[in-house]
Amino acid sequence: MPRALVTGITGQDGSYLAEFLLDKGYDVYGLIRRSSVVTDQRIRHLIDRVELIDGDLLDQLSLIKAMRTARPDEVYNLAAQSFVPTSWGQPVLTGEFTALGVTKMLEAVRVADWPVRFYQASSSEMFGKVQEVPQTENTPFYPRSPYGVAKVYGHWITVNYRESYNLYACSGILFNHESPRRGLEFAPRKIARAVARIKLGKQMEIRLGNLDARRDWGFAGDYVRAMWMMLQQDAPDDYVIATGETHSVAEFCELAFRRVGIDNWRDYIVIDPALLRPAEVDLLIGDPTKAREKLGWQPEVSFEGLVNLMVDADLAMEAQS
Ligand code: NAP
Ligand code: G4F
Repeated sequence: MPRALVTGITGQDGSYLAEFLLDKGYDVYGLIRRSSVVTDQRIRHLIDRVELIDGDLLDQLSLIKAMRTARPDEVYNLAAQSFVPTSWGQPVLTGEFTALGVTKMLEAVRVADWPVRFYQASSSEMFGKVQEVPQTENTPFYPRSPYGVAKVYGHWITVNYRESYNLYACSGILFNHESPRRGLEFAPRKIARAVARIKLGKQMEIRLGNLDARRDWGFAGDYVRAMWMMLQQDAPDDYVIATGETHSVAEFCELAFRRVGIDNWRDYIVIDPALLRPAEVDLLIGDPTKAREKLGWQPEVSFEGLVNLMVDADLAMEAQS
């Protein structure tokens, strides 16, 4: 059976990827960092089928030990400090996790004495103040947050290890992807949950920042399939993974409220200046042509389908609690 090591297995993408790999017949190992509270909610349904290994991106030796325990054929490096606003509050920590953590994981892969394929979770945040519309693998980066800057480092160190050491290392430049498992602080989940709670009379309003920002939003389940596809090719390469559509935060709100039968959605929104960012990424829209042509990858969930499935899931969850 093929073996995979997933860092960030307790996160949104880690949970979908673990499910996907188990279905493909992989032995799945997940890196998990010590916490005083339980962090395995997203993978609890898989807990008997995955092997969890203690380790932290900050601790080089723990990553080498994780590699020796799992002896993976494929490593998916998903762990990061992934929330953009936190990266202004904790820029050094974000750099340690999201930038240097990649080098630590790559070093652990480099010293392995068996062949390993490596996936790095790069981000459309690297395009930031976009230099081209739509964004492709060749669009120059112009990050707008300490998180985006850290991801640019992670991207280039992955390319560098591929070229320096002939590693099979791929960087997936993934645009925003969401699901009912998304962290509550990210805009789409915050909106979906608040709409569900408003519908059920549990909340009166949603406090949001910039409603005009536009993102290329897809479904996380579709995006983890692309990660795996990248590592099945003859040669390593970098790919943009996106839907090719862009929508504003306001459009997300409108569709989410419409799903529960509320048309006067603006009456429920309070703009909170504290939620505006020091530097915003105004527009993201990816061109997934290379992924479609070389990997045969296409998203299966539409924007409206995504909004509906997130609102429906939060309605069901909120109705029970
Ligand atoms: P997420 O839900 O925030 O998950 C992040 C994961 O990283 C969690 O499992 C977290 O563990 C782990 N982690 C954080 N710091 C760590 C450390 N020092 N050592 C070990 N593990 C650590 O993120 P996601 O949405 O699944 O995204 C996965 C990856 O894709 C991230 O690298 C993100 O930056 C990148 N990305 C995401 C998107 C998107 O739209 N979702 C788009 C492009 C790129 P805990 O559970 O212990 O916190
Ligand atoms: O949902 P967001 O916090 O996601 P953001 O900043 O685009 O980052 C996500 O996608 C990246 C890929 O492009 C990943 F690399 C990253 O790890 C993360 O997964 O914010 C989306 C937009 C922003 O323009 C923000 O200003 O929504 C706007 N927004 C408006 N009100 C808000 C809010 N964002 C949040 N989080 N909370 C608000 O109340």
